[in-house]
Amino acid sequence: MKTQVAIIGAGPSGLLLAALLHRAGIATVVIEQRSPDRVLSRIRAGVLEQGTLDLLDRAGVGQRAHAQGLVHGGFALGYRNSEHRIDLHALTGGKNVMVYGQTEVTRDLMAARTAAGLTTIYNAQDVALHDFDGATPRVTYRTGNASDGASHELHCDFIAGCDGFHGASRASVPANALRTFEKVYPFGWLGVLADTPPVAHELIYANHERGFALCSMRSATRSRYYIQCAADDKVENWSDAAFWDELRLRLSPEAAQALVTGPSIEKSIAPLRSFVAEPMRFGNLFLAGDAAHIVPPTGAKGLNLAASDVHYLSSGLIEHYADHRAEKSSAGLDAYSDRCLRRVWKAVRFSWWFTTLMHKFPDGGEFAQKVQEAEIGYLLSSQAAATSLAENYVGLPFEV
Ligand code: RFL
Ligand code: PHB
Repeated sequence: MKTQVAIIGAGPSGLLLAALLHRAGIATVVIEQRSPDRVLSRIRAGVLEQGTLDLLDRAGVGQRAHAQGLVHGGFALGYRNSEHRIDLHALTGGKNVMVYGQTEVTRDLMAARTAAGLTTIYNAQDVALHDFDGATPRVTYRTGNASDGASHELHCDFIAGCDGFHGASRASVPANALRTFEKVYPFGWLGVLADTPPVAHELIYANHERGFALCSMRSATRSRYYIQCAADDKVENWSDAAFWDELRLRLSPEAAQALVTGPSIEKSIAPLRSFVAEPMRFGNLFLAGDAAHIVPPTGAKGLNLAASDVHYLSSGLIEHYADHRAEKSSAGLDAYSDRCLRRVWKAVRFSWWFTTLMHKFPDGGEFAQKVQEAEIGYLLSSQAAATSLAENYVGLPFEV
Protein backbone atom coordinates (compact mmCIF):
# COMPACT_ATOMS: atom_id res chain seq x y z
CA MET A 1 0.00 0.00 0.00
CA LYS A 2 1.17 3.57 -0.69
CA THR A 3 0.09 6.98 0.59
CA GLN A 4 1.52 10.48 0.90
CA VAL A 5 1.40 10.88 4.71
CA ALA A 6 1.20 7.90 7.09
CA ILE A 7 -0.31 9.00 10.39
CA ILE A 8 0.36 6.87 13.47
CA GLY A 9 -2.42 7.25 16.06
CA ALA A 10 -6.14 8.12 15.74
CA GLY A 11 -6.33 10.42 18.76
CA PRO A 12 -7.19 14.10 18.27
CA SER A 13 -3.75 15.01 16.79
CA GLY A 14 -3.77 12.25 14.18
CA LEU A 15 -7.39 12.69 13.12
CA LEU A 16 -7.22 16.50 12.98
CA LEU A 17 -4.06 16.36 10.87
CA ALA A 18 -5.72 13.84 8.54
CA ALA A 19 -8.81 16.06 8.18
CA LEU A 20 -6.80 19.21 7.36
CA LEU A 21 -4.64 17.35 4.82
CA HIS A 22 -7.70 15.78 3.20
CA ARG A 23 -9.18 19.26 2.66
CA ALA A 24 -5.99 20.15 0.77
CA GLY A 25 -6.18 17.01 -1.40
CA ILE A 26 -3.32 15.17 0.37
CA ALA A 27 -3.74 11.40 0.84
CA THR A 28 -3.32 9.90 4.32
CA VAL A 29 -3.66 6.52 5.99
CA VAL A 30 -4.23 6.55 9.76
CA ILE A 31 -2.96 3.53 11.73
CA GLU A 32 -4.34 3.06 15.25
CA GLN A 33 -3.45 0.39 17.80
CA ARG A 34 -6.86 0.34 19.56
CA SER A 35 -10.50 -0.08 18.52
CA PRO A 36 -12.68 3.02 17.84
CA ASP A 37 -14.69 2.31 21.03
CA ARG A 38 -11.54 2.10 23.09
CA VAL A 39 -10.28 5.43 21.68
CA LEU A 40 -13.65 7.04 22.51
CA SER A 41 -13.73 5.60 26.03
CA ARG A 42 -10.88 7.81 27.25
CA ILE A 43 -12.24 10.77 29.19
CA ARG A 44 -9.68 13.53 28.95
CA ALA A 45 -9.60 17.19 28.00
CA GLY A 46 -12.54 19.52 28.41
CA VAL A 47 -11.39 23.03 27.50
CA LEU A 48 -10.72 24.26 23.95
CA GLU A 49 -8.92 27.48 23.08
CA GLN A 50 -10.30 29.66 20.28
CA GLY A 51 -7.33 28.68 18.07
CA THR A 52 -8.25 24.99 18.45
CA LEU A 53 -11.87 25.72 17.58
CA ASP A 54 -10.74 27.69 14.50
CA LEU A 55 -8.77 24.63 13.36
CA LEU A 56 -11.79 22.36 13.85
CA ASP A 57 -13.76 24.80 11.69
CA ARG A 58 -11.04 24.80 9.05
CA ALA A 59 -11.14 20.99 9.05
CA GLY A 60 -14.93 21.17 8.53
CA VAL A 61 -15.81 19.48 11.83
CA GLY A 62 -16.68 22.42 14.11
CA GLN A 63 -20.50 22.44 13.73
CA ARG A 64 -21.41 20.29 16.74
CA ALA A 65 -18.90 22.09 19.00
CA HIS A 66 -20.52 25.42 18.10
CA ALA A 67 -24.01 24.01 18.69
CA GLN A 68 -23.37 22.08 21.91
CA GLY A 69 -20.13 23.49 23.40
CA LEU A 70 -20.37 25.84 26.37
CA VAL A 71 -18.69 29.24 25.92
CA HIS A 72 -16.98 30.35 29.14
CA GLY A 73 -15.78 33.91 29.72
CA GLY A 74 -14.22 33.17 33.10
CA PHE A 75 -13.53 30.65 35.85
CA ALA A 76 -13.45 30.70 39.64
CA LEU A 77 -10.38 30.33 41.77
CA GLY A 78 -11.32 28.74 45.08
CA TYR A 79 -9.21 29.84 48.04
CA ARG A 80 -9.80 30.06 51.80
CA ASN A 81 -13.52 29.24 51.77
CA SER A 82 -14.56 31.50 48.91
CA GLU A 83 -14.44 31.65 45.12
CA HIS A 84 -12.82 34.54 43.23
CA ARG A 85 -13.73 35.01 39.58
CA ILE A 86 -11.01 35.35 36.94
CA ASP A 87 -12.75 37.29 34.18
CA LEU A 88 -11.01 35.85 31.12
CA HIS A 89 -13.18 37.84 28.72
CA ALA A 90 -12.49 41.26 30.27
CA LEU A 91 -8.81 40.57 31.02
CA THR A 92 -8.01 39.45 27.46
CA GLY A 93 -9.98 42.03 25.52
CA GLY A 94 -12.88 39.73 24.64
CA LYS A 95 -11.49 36.19 24.44
CA ASN A 96 -13.29 33.08 25.74
CA VAL A 97 -12.70 29.33 25.95
CA MET A 98 -15.11 26.55 25.03
CA VAL A 99 -15.98 23.60 27.23
CA TYR A 100 -16.40 20.66 24.82
CA GLY A 101 -15.01 17.22 25.62
CA GLN A 102 -12.07 15.64 23.81
CA THR A 103 -14.25 12.54 23.35
CA GLU A 104 -16.70 14.61 21.31
CA VAL A 105 -13.90 16.24 19.26
CA THR A 106 -12.60 12.75 18.46
CA ARG A 107 -16.10 11.47 17.65
CA ASP A 108 -16.68 14.40 15.23
CA LEU A 109 -13.33 13.79 13.50
CA MET A 110 -14.00 10.03 13.23
CA ALA A 111 -17.46 10.65 11.72
CA ALA A 112 -16.06 13.10 9.15
CA ARG A 113 -13.37 10.61 8.13
CA THR A 114 -15.90 7.81 7.71
CA ALA A 115 -18.25 10.11 5.75
CA ALA A 116 -15.40 11.00 3.37
CA GLY A 117 -14.68 7.28 2.83
CA LEU A 118 -11.09 7.57 4.10
CA THR A 119 -8.99 4.73 5.53
CA THR A 120 -8.33 4.32 9.24
CA ILE A 121 -6.80 1.01 10.24
CA TYR A 122 -7.92 0.22 13.80
CA ASN A 123 -6.59 -2.62 15.98
CA ALA A 124 -3.19 -2.50 14.21
CA GLN A 125 -0.54 -4.49 16.08
CA ASP A 126 3.27 -4.31 16.14
CA VAL A 127 3.29 -0.91 14.42
CA ALA A 128 6.89 -0.18 13.39
CA LEU A 129 8.45 2.81 11.59
CA HIS A 130 11.31 2.29 9.10
CA ASP A 131 13.73 4.34 6.94
CA PHE A 132 12.36 7.73 7.96
CA ASP A 133 15.85 9.20 7.73
CA GLY A 134 15.73 8.62 3.94
CA ALA A 135 13.38 9.45 1.06
CA THR A 136 11.30 6.25 1.25
CA PRO A 137 9.83 5.80 4.74
CA ARG A 138 7.70 2.71 5.52
CA VAL A 139 5.37 1.63 8.28
CA THR A 140 4.74 -2.07 8.99
CA TYR A 141 1.93 -3.51 11.13
CA ARG A 142 -0.25 -6.56 11.55
CA THR A 143 -4.02 -6.96 11.58
CA GLY A 144 -6.12 -9.91 12.71
CA ASN A 145 -5.42 -12.02 15.77
CA ALA A 146 -2.00 -12.32 17.36
CA SER A 147 -1.10 -15.82 16.11
CA ASP A 148 -2.20 -15.68 12.45
CA GLY A 149 -2.54 -11.95 11.74
CA ALA A 150 -1.73 -10.60 8.27
CA SER A 151 1.40 -8.42 7.87
CA HIS A 152 1.15 -5.14 5.99
CA GLU A 153 3.58 -2.56 4.66
CA LEU A 154 2.68 1.08 3.98
CA HIS A 155 5.02 3.20 1.83
CA CYS A 156 4.82 6.99 2.18
CA ASP A 157 6.59 10.34 1.72
CA PHE A 158 6.26 11.37 5.38
CA ILE A 159 5.31 9.81 8.72
CA ALA A 160 3.39 11.84 11.34
CA GLY A 161 3.94 10.36 14.82
CA CYS A 162 0.65 11.24 16.59
CA ASP A 163 0.61 8.18 18.86
CA GLY A 164 0.75 9.78 22.29
CA PHE A 165 3.26 9.52 25.13
CA HIS A 166 3.60 5.69 25.05
CA GLY A 167 3.53 5.32 21.24
CA ALA A 168 6.00 3.71 18.81
CA SER A 169 7.04 6.91 16.99
CA ARG A 170 9.22 8.67 19.56
CA ALA A 171 10.50 5.28 20.73
CA SER A 172 11.81 4.51 17.23
CA VAL A 173 14.10 7.57 17.14
CA PRO A 174 17.73 6.71 18.09
CA ALA A 175 18.34 7.83 21.68
CA ASN A 176 21.34 9.96 20.71
CA ALA A 177 19.17 12.03 18.32
CA LEU A 178 16.74 13.04 21.06
CA ARG A 179 16.98 15.29 24.13
CA THR A 180 14.28 14.91 26.74
CA PHE A 181 13.29 17.14 29.66
CA GLU A 182 11.03 15.79 32.39
CA LYS A 183 9.46 16.70 35.71
CA VAL A 184 7.24 14.23 37.56
CA TYR A 185 4.94 15.75 40.21
CA PRO A 186 4.51 14.03 43.60
CA PHE A 187 0.72 13.55 43.20
CA GLY A 188 -1.99 12.51 40.73
CA TRP A 189 -5.57 13.49 39.85
CA LEU A 190 -8.51 11.26 40.66
CA GLY A 191 -11.28 12.10 38.17
CA VAL A 192 -14.99 11.28 38.27
CA LEU A 193 -17.57 11.71 35.52
CA ALA A 194 -21.22 11.80 36.66
CA ASP A 195 -24.61 12.52 35.14
CA THR A 196 -25.37 15.29 37.60
CA PRO A 197 -25.78 19.02 36.89
CA PRO A 198 -22.47 20.91 37.35
CA VAL A 199 -22.01 22.63 40.72
CA ALA A 200 -21.53 26.03 39.02
CA HIS A 201 -21.88 27.59 35.55
CA GLU A 202 -18.12 28.04 35.27
CA LEU A 203 -15.12 25.88 36.26
CA ILE A 204 -13.79 26.08 39.82
CA TYR A 205 -10.05 25.53 40.39
CA ALA A 206 -9.64 25.20 44.18
CA ASN A 207 -6.48 25.48 46.25
CA HIS A 208 -7.18 23.81 49.60
CA GLU A 209 -5.03 22.65 52.49
CA ARG A 210 -6.31 19.09 51.89
CA GLY A 211 -5.22 19.35 48.23
CA PHE A 212 -6.34 20.71 44.86
CA ALA A 213 -9.85 20.20 43.46
CA LEU A 214 -11.36 21.02 40.06
CA CYS A 215 -15.06 21.25 39.18
CA SER A 216 -15.59 20.98 35.43
CA MET A 217 -18.38 19.76 33.18
CA ARG A 218 -19.32 18.29 29.82
CA SER A 219 -22.88 19.67 29.53
CA ALA A 220 -25.72 21.09 31.65
CA THR A 221 -26.38 17.54 32.90
CA ARG A 222 -22.92 15.96 33.02
CA SER A 223 -20.15 16.94 35.46
CA ARG A 224 -16.44 16.19 35.56
CA TYR A 225 -14.64 16.56 38.89
CA TYR A 226 -11.04 15.98 39.96
CA ILE A 227 -9.26 15.87 43.31
CA GLN A 228 -5.53 15.75 43.95
CA CYS A 229 -4.55 12.32 45.30
CA ALA A 230 -1.31 10.54 46.23
CA ALA A 231 0.87 9.53 43.26
CA ASP A 232 0.53 5.84 44.20
CA ASP A 233 -3.19 5.94 45.09
CA LYS A 234 -5.55 3.40 43.48
CA VAL A 235 -9.08 3.92 42.12
CA GLU A 236 -10.24 0.92 44.22
CA ASN A 237 -9.45 2.97 47.35
CA TRP A 238 -12.18 5.47 46.42
CA SER A 239 -15.86 4.64 46.69
CA ASP A 240 -18.16 7.23 45.11
CA ALA A 241 -19.21 8.39 48.58
CA ALA A 242 -15.59 8.87 49.67
CA PHE A 243 -14.89 10.91 46.53
CA TRP A 244 -17.89 13.22 47.01
CA ASP A 245 -17.08 13.70 50.72
CA GLU A 246 -13.49 14.67 49.94
CA LEU A 247 -14.51 17.00 47.09
CA ARG A 248 -17.03 18.77 49.34
CA LEU A 249 -14.34 19.38 51.96
CA ARG A 250 -12.17 21.19 49.41
CA LEU A 251 -14.88 23.63 48.22
CA SER A 252 -16.34 26.76 49.80
CA PRO A 253 -19.39 26.14 52.03
CA GLU A 254 -21.68 27.58 49.30
CA ALA A 255 -20.26 25.35 46.57
CA ALA A 256 -20.24 22.31 48.87
CA GLN A 257 -23.89 22.95 49.62
CA ALA A 258 -24.76 23.27 45.92
CA LEU A 259 -22.92 20.09 44.89
CA VAL A 260 -25.25 17.45 43.42
CA THR A 261 -23.81 13.95 43.71
CA GLY A 262 -24.70 10.72 41.92
CA PRO A 263 -23.16 7.44 40.75
CA SER A 264 -19.88 7.81 38.86
CA ILE A 265 -19.92 6.69 35.22
CA GLU A 266 -16.11 6.82 34.98
CA LYS A 267 -13.41 7.02 37.62
CA SER A 268 -9.67 7.08 36.92
CA ILE A 269 -6.33 8.34 38.24
CA ALA A 270 -3.92 10.29 36.04
CA PRO A 271 -0.28 10.91 37.00
CA LEU A 272 1.00 14.47 36.52
CA ARG A 273 4.15 15.16 34.54
CA SER A 274 5.85 17.75 32.35
CA PHE A 275 7.86 16.26 29.46
CA VAL A 276 9.38 17.63 26.25
CA ALA A 277 11.35 15.76 23.56
CA GLU A 278 13.52 17.83 21.23
CA PRO A 279 13.63 18.12 18.28
CA MET A 280 10.18 17.21 16.94
CA ARG A 281 11.47 16.20 13.48
CA PHE A 282 13.85 13.40 12.41
CA GLY A 283 14.27 13.31 8.63
CA ASN A 284 10.80 12.57 7.30
CA LEU A 285 9.25 11.71 10.69
CA PHE A 286 7.39 14.49 12.51
CA LEU A 287 6.17 14.10 16.11
CA ALA A 288 2.98 15.92 17.15
CA GLY A 289 0.92 16.21 20.35
CA ASP A 290 1.53 13.98 23.36
CA ALA A 291 4.08 11.93 21.36
CA ALA A 292 6.43 14.92 21.76
CA HIS A 293 5.30 16.61 24.97
CA ILE A 294 3.13 16.23 28.07
CA VAL A 295 1.89 18.94 30.43
CA PRO A 296 0.03 18.49 33.73
CA PRO A 297 -3.71 19.06 33.05
CA THR A 298 -4.05 22.03 35.43
CA GLY A 299 -3.66 24.61 32.63
CA ALA A 300 -5.92 22.68 30.17
CA LYS A 301 -3.17 22.88 27.55
CA GLY A 302 -2.43 19.31 26.32
CA LEU A 303 -5.03 19.00 23.58
CA ASN A 304 -4.62 22.64 22.62
CA LEU A 305 -0.86 22.17 22.14
CA ALA A 306 -1.55 19.09 20.04
CA ALA A 307 -3.77 21.30 17.88
CA SER A 308 -1.09 23.98 17.44
CA ASP A 309 1.48 21.33 16.41
CA VAL A 310 -1.03 20.04 13.85
CA HIS A 311 -1.56 23.59 12.59
CA TYR A 312 2.17 24.02 11.89
CA LEU A 313 2.60 20.51 10.46
CA SER A 314 -0.41 20.69 8.16
CA SER A 315 0.65 24.10 6.79
CA GLY A 316 4.20 22.81 6.15
CA LEU A 317 2.91 19.71 4.32
CA ILE A 318 0.30 21.67 2.32
CA GLU A 319 2.96 24.17 1.23
CA HIS A 320 5.26 21.28 0.24
CA TYR A 321 2.69 19.47 -1.91
CA ALA A 322 1.32 22.69 -3.46
CA ASP A 323 4.73 23.53 -4.88
CA HIS A 324 4.95 22.06 -8.37
CA ARG A 325 8.65 22.72 -8.93
CA ALA A 326 10.98 19.70 -9.04
CA GLU A 327 12.76 21.05 -5.94
CA LYS A 328 9.75 21.40 -3.60
CA SER A 329 9.58 24.05 -0.90
CA SER A 330 10.37 22.73 2.53
CA ALA A 331 10.50 26.03 4.45
CA GLY A 332 7.43 25.26 6.60
CA LEU A 333 8.59 21.71 7.31
CA ASP A 334 12.11 22.92 8.14
CA ALA A 335 10.69 25.48 10.58
CA TYR A 336 8.24 22.96 12.13
CA SER A 337 10.19 21.80 15.17
CA ASP A 338 11.43 25.23 16.29
CA ARG A 339 8.03 26.85 15.77
CA CYS A 340 6.24 24.18 17.79
CA LEU A 341 8.78 24.13 20.57
CA ARG A 342 8.61 27.90 21.14
CA ARG A 343 4.86 27.59 21.86
CA VAL A 344 5.24 24.25 23.68
CA TRP A 345 7.73 25.64 26.20
CA LYS A 346 5.48 28.61 26.97
CA ALA A 347 2.61 26.19 27.71
CA VAL A 348 4.96 23.95 29.72
CA ARG A 349 5.94 26.97 31.80
CA PHE A 350 2.33 28.05 32.33
CA SER A 351 1.11 24.53 33.21
CA TRP A 352 3.99 24.03 35.67
CA TRP A 353 3.33 27.44 37.26
CA PHE A 354 -0.44 26.91 37.64
CA THR A 355 0.13 23.38 38.99
CA THR A 356 2.65 24.69 41.53
CA LEU A 357 0.29 27.48 42.58
CA MET A 358 -2.77 25.27 43.10
CA HIS A 359 -1.54 21.99 44.62
CA LYS A 360 -0.48 20.87 48.05
CA PHE A 361 3.13 19.67 47.84
CA PRO A 362 3.64 16.77 50.28
CA ASP A 363 7.28 17.68 51.03
CA GLY A 364 7.12 21.33 50.07
CA GLY A 365 7.95 22.75 53.50
CA GLU A 366 6.72 25.91 55.18
CA PHE A 367 8.68 28.32 52.99
CA ALA A 368 7.09 27.02 49.77
CA GLN A 369 3.67 27.12 51.47
CA LYS A 370 4.14 30.80 52.45
CA VAL A 371 5.31 31.73 48.94
CA GLN A 372 2.26 29.97 47.46
CA GLU A 373 -0.08 31.93 49.76
CA ALA A 374 1.64 35.20 48.83
CA GLU A 375 1.36 34.41 45.13
CA ILE A 376 -2.36 33.65 45.33
CA GLY A 377 -2.86 36.86 47.31
CA TYR A 378 -0.97 38.76 44.60
CA LEU A 379 -3.00 37.13 41.82
CA LEU A 380 -6.28 38.03 43.51
CA SER A 381 -5.28 41.66 44.11
CA SER A 382 -3.30 42.58 40.99
CA GLN A 383 -4.88 43.10 37.59
CA ALA A 384 -1.45 42.63 35.99
CA ALA A 385 -1.04 39.20 37.59
CA ALA A 386 -4.60 38.12 36.70
CA THR A 387 -4.09 39.33 33.11
CA SER A 388 -1.02 37.13 32.73
CA LEU A 389 -2.99 34.09 33.95
CA ALA A 390 -5.92 34.90 31.64
CA GLU A 391 -3.75 35.50 28.57
CA ASN A 392 -2.10 32.11 28.97
CA TYR A 393 -5.32 30.26 29.85
CA VAL A 394 -7.21 31.41 26.73
CA GLY A 395 -4.15 30.42 24.66
CA LEU A 396 -1.16 32.31 23.30
CA PRO A 397 -1.39 33.20 19.58
CA PHE A 398 -0.03 30.90 16.86
CA GLU A 399 3.03 32.22 15.00
CA VAL A 400 2.30 33.17 11.39
P1 RFL B 1 -3.58 10.68 22.41
O1 RFL B 1 -4.91 11.24 22.72
O2 RFL B 1 -2.85 9.93 23.46
O3 RFL B 1 -3.76 9.75 21.12
C1 RFL B 1 -2.72 8.90 20.66
C2 RFL B 1 -3.34 7.75 19.90
O4 RFL B 1 -2.29 6.89 19.42
C3 RFL B 1 -2.63 5.54 19.69
N1 RFL B 1 -1.39 4.75 19.78
C4 RFL B 1 -0.89 4.03 18.76
N2 RFL B 1 -1.34 3.83 17.52
C5 RFL B 1 -0.59 3.03 16.72
N3 RFL B 1 0.57 2.43 17.13
C6 RFL B 1 1.05 2.61 18.35
N4 RFL B 1 2.19 2.04 18.74
C7 RFL B 1 0.31 3.43 19.23
N5 RFL B 1 0.48 3.82 20.52
C8 RFL B 1 -0.55 4.62 20.83
C9 RFL B 1 -3.42 5.59 20.98
O5 RFL B 1 -4.24 4.44 21.14
C10 RFL B 1 -4.21 6.88 20.79
O6 RFL B 1 -5.47 6.65 20.17
O7 RFL B 1 -2.58 11.81 21.91
P2 RFL B 1 -2.86 13.15 21.03
O8 RFL B 1 -3.71 12.82 19.83
O9 RFL B 1 -1.55 13.79 20.83
O10 RFL B 1 -3.79 14.05 21.96
C11 RFL B 1 -3.30 14.62 23.15
C12 RFL B 1 -4.40 14.76 24.18
O11 RFL B 1 -5.06 13.51 24.32
C13 RFL B 1 -3.89 15.24 25.56
O12 RFL B 1 -2.89 16.21 25.41
C14 RFL B 1 -5.01 15.84 26.43
O13 RFL B 1 -5.98 14.87 26.74
C15 RFL B 1 -4.46 16.44 27.72
N6 RFL B 1 -5.51 16.94 28.62
C16 RFL B 1 -6.10 18.18 28.41
N7 RFL B 1 -5.75 18.93 27.35
C17 RFL B 1 -6.38 20.13 27.11
O14 RFL B 1 -6.03 20.80 26.13
N8 RFL B 1 -7.40 20.60 27.91
C18 RFL B 1 -7.82 19.91 29.00
O15 RFL B 1 -8.78 20.33 29.65
C19 RFL B 1 -7.15 18.65 29.30
N9 RFL B 1 -7.53 17.91 30.36
C20 RFL B 1 -5.92 16.17 29.72
C21 RFL B 1 -6.94 16.70 30.59
C22 RFL B 1 -5.34 14.92 30.00
C23 RFL B 1 -5.76 14.21 31.10
N10 RFL B 1 -5.16 12.96 31.34
C24 RFL B 1 -5.88 11.76 31.53
C25 RFL B 1 -3.73 12.82 31.16
C26 RFL B 1 -7.35 15.99 31.69
C27 RFL B 1 -6.76 14.76 31.99
C28 RFL B 1 -7.22 14.05 33.23
C1 PHB C 1 -11.86 18.69 32.16
O1 PHB C 1 -13.00 19.15 32.01
O2 PHB C 1 -11.64 17.48 32.03
C2 PHB C 1 -10.74 19.61 32.48
C3 PHB C 1 -10.98 20.97 32.52
C4 PHB C 1 -9.94 21.83 32.84
C5 PHB C 1 -8.68 21.32 33.11
C6 PHB C 1 -8.45 19.96 33.05
C7 PHB C 1 -9.49 19.09 32.75
O3 PHB C 1 -7.68 22.18 33.44
